[in-house]
Amino acid sequence: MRWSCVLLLVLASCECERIAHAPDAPFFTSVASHTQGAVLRSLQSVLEAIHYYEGFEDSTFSPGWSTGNSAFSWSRREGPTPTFGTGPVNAKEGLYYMYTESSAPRAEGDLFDLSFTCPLSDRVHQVTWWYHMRGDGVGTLRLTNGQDVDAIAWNRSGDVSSEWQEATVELAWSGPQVVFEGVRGSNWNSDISIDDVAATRRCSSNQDEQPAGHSAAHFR
Ligand SMILES: [Ca+2]
Ligand SMILES: [Ca+2]
Repeated sequence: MRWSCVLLLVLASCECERIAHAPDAPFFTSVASHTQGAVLRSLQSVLEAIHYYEGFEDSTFSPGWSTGNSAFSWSRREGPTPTFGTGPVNAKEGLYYMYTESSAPRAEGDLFDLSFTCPLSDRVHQVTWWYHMRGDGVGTLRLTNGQDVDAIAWNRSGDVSSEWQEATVELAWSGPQVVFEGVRGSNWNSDISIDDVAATRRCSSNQDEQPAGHSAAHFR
């Protein structure tokens, strides 16, 4: 989807340039210029709406995703997590999901990181994902930019539900990265899971420069 759109943009642009520069064609030059602008505007709107989806179904991450960069790694899992009483029964989407294994040797306050960096210097505009937080010792799940401690776009703590929950957040910061941070709670009954993540890109050439800060979060 992404590369096909990029290819369309390049081909459309090249075609319009070819028509506009054909010899002895002033009428076509005007038409081509108008068409070129319309085509480029349409394709730009398409490109701005592109989403990066990750459901963790493959054993290797999609480009841009990584875990354990500066903290403990999230684990990929199929079915229930190993400890009874915490974690989901199944993935939200497909078979696999990611979770924070909270049993020993993990201790209260331990941090797990799972990050996505938008390719080609683009920036993430909005993120939608499903999360699961069940257990009397559950700590905190938050979405940050991985750099500024004040840039927490979303966070939730404690025992939420035995069902998967959906969250959507529109980011206020201007960075290319988002990080899912899981903080281990008071005991081992505290696995935190995520699945089915959609990150919407914002073109690097068409974005509002805004300082890092809090974002608007929408719960669904
Ligand atoms: Ca999945
Ligand atoms: Ca466990």
